Amino acid sequence: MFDQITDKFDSVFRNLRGLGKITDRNINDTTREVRRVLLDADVNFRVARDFINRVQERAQGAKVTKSVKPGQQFIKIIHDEMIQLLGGSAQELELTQSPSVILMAGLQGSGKTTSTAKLGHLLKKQGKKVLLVAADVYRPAAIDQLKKMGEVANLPVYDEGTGNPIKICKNAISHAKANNIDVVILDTAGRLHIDGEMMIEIQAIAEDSSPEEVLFVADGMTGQDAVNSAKIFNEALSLSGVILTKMDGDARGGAAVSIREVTGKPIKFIGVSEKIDGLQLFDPKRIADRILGFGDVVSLVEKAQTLVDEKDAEVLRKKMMKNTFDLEDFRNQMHQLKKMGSMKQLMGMMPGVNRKMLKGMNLDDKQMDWTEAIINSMTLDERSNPKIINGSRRMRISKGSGRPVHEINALIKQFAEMQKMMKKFGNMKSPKFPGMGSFVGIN
Ligand SMILES: Nc1nc2c(ncn2[C@@H]2O[C@H](COP(=O)(O)OP(=O)(O)O)[C@@H](O)[C@H]2O)c(=O)[nH]1
Ligand SMILES: [Mg+2]
Repeated sequence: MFDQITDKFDSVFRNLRGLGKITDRNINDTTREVRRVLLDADVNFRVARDFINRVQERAQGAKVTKSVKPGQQFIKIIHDEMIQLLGGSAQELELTQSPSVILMAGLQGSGKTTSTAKLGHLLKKQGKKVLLVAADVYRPAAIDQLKKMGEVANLPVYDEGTGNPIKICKNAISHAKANNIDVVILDTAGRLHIDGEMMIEIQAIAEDSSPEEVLFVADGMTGQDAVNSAKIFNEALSLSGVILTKMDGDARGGAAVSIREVTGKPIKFIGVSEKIDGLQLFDPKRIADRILGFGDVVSLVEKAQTLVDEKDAEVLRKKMMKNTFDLEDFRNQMHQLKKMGSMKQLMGMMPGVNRKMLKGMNLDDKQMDWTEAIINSMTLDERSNPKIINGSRRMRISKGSGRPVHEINALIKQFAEMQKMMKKFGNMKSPKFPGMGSFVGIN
């Protein structure tokens, strides 16, 4: 997610960091570069233009204030404005009625059915009694799909087979009332393209079922198309928010950056996998950090917490921060790390990690098994102090693990790099961004 845009911001910021003074010239140079990065990421051109204007204006204001680190002040301006652009702060669902109704709208294939089940799963975890409603009656497969996903999430699914979707929704809500259901999620039909009939149907459902939340589900991979259809739906339906799906793919990020500004409606969730737990609350600050390459320590730690027990996650975090994470810990965490995703993914979430270097690093998942075998063949001393691993030790480890010596060399080298990065990370006062020291805490 956001890899390309992050790489590009990385190089813009590299030029900015050493800046001795903010001048008209470097304001122009930087904003021109930022504009190009945004347009390359498929950000709506008006959104990019207005963003640049705001950054320019603030940078002009910053010209006169004396700053210890002008380059970083400039970076902070871009960071602040990016958070604002993405919506400022996370917008939770507002569910107060009993039952609360959530209406899912969007084009076919955007991820409505999948997101209906994911959202149900999320709300169930928060202790709500949830009912999913199969109101996409035009394709029998759609009803089956929702039923299957409901089974995975262990959630009831209301369906009447094919019928009148407006009536089905009404009946489902009565059923929910009679059964003390807290939240009803209506999975509606989409079309391949926006058409009048679909709009009339979904407007009728909205009118009849008085939803507290009307969520537009948009396919993040489609970039500006997603933004345009969000705009059209918003005019027809008065959305309360957007779910941007498929952000685990190679979406360039343009939709995520543009939707809020174009529609005025917040992105509330993003879909990050096809699985039932692949829905995350959209937090503008965290996403801005990701986009701008400041790392996402919060996601990393949260990811650890959902899979590893909390104490272990805390130990892991402390070790990473204090740079006392050795090969032995590395091996011990390996099983858990494997559960969390690929090493590259994990490293990519760490602030200050150079993405280009990451690409060159050999952190494949099958490599993890080999790595484990290699570490298993080391003595405890070697694990805590890999520097002592000389030629003959390497030979012994190679024999013991059945891996060639060059792999052992590579592991030691990679681990040294990783320790260096962790050290950088650990030295930061706040898990934000190396060199942003003077701005830490000023938000
Ligand atoms: N990778 C990925 N796939 C998704 C995500 N959300 C939905 N999908 C997939 O997109 C396809 C269409 O989703 P579906 O929920 O049927 O869309 P609908 O037609 O709007 O109901 C399915 O294959 C889903 O598994 C996501 O966040 N990530
Ligand atoms: Mg569907």
